[in-house]
Amino acid sequence: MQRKIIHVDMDCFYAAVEMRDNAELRNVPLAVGGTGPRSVLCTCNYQARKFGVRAAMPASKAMKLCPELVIVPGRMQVYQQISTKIREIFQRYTSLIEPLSLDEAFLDVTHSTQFNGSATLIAQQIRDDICAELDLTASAGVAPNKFLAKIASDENKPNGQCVVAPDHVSNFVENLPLKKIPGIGPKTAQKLLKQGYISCADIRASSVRCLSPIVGKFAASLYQRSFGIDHRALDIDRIRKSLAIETTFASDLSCVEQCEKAVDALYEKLLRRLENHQHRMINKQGIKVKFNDFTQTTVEQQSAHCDETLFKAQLVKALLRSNTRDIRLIGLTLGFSDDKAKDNKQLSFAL
Ligand code: DCP
Ligand code: MG
Repeated sequence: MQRKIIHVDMDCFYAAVEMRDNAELRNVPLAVGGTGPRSVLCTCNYQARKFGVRAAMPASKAMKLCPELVIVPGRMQVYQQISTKIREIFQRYTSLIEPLSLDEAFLDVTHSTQFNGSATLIAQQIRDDICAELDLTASAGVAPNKFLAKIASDENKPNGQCVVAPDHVSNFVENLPLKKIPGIGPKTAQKLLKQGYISCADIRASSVRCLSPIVGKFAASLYQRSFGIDHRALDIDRIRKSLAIETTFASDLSCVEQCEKAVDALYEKLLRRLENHQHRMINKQGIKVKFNDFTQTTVEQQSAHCDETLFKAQLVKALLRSNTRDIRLIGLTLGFSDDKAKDNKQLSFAL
């Protein structure tokens, strides 16, 4: 089955966050990084890029290229928090997500149902959500595989998207400069150029045997890429295995009824969060109770649903361990089974 992959990449991520949070930085060439004589830049905004300033460039060189460049230190924690929020937005549309870095991820939306399964419209909506909720812009590439989606997301940057429809793959790839292919760095591109390989069309006309002496083990993949082929599935091992929600009470709870009410409220919240994970298979549910001496206990069991009665029963079990201690926190958890298994099942149904 033809995959539908979206690659989302935030525009000048760290710099965009600094511009968002400080109006004074919005209309100046800006970089994020160290200012010391030996420090390098993490990234810079598009205004600074006009001067030739780039990520990983020494600050001293950047200042020569652009004397009015403003360099601010990074705030990793803030970027991390935003990255989490971006991933929450992704999860509204699919749970098959492969994050590549804080600002970049592959999404497999082959089985997504929103917008009648249109990956183009899903990508647009994701970018709209990011803009509306986080006041930041993202670019996206939409394609039948990972490598094309990744290249496509760069095509209309910043704040743009590019769709490579299945019947345009061959055209799109034909004139692609080789340095655009992930895995081909400047040195390899140079080596290939020396042997007369400029674009994918030149690779197509060659063979794995001829390419091996130049690019080694990458030859077979490169040959495939030159035809627009990439069979790699998303690496989703790192995806969320559970959904958890918890509350620390303003003042500790002392009776079962209060705790039951708290579970009611948490359960409602959990259901709302679960709407974004409809395609996941629940295989476990559990409760966590923290007592006022900060020790905690959990009750967990297999379950194929998000079942309120079961949470209540688990609560009673957990409270039996309280020894008259008051309750400081209650949390509810759902476990999901491995998506790879689910995906394979769906595929075998489709066959
Ligand atoms: N980054 C870094 N050091 C680098 C490259 C990047 O610290 N050598 C950080 C800063 C970037 C973030 O990672 O903001 C994302 O990297 P990208 O390569 O996606 O670059 P940007 O998002 O900054 O710019 P673009 O608009 O080209 O995606
Ligand atoms: Mg980026």
